[in-house]
Amino acid sequence: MSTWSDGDAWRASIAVGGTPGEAAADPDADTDGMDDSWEVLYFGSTSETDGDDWDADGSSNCTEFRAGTDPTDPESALRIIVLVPTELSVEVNWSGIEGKTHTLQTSQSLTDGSWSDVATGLEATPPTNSHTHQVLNPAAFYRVVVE
Ligand SMILES: [Ca+2]
Ligand SMILES: [Ca+2]
Ligand SMILES: [Ca+2]
Repeated sequence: MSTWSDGDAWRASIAVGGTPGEAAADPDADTDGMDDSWEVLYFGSTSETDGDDWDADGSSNCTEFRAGTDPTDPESALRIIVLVPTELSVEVNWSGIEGKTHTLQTSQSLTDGSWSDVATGLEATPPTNSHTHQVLNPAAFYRVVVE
């Protein structure tokens, strides 16, 4: 029978940070929806707010956090790059960020909020994602959502 002091019973384990008996540090202590370590990485502090758009690329800091884009680079944002309509389809191309999964949605109107899924679970294929939507009426709006 082995005891806690018996070295033969010890096994390697995954290193876990923190102090025994204490909860792990809150990754978002300022509760703005962005991990504090991510804020410090890009902004040097947690003083930036979620709704601000530091690099003025039209994508808020919080949206860039969720999309995996660089909030300090205006060239880095989740965007539909080009739509290629044909007679019975629309090829939608957008920026792909490593490790993210997207849903492509479409709507006939920008005012009634009725978005429907075209495709879900689309793994990002940097630098560009592409999906062809078979449609009878290529006059439609498209958007990409991070899952
Ligand atoms: Ca935060
Ligand atoms: Ca931005
Ligand atoms: Ca950006």
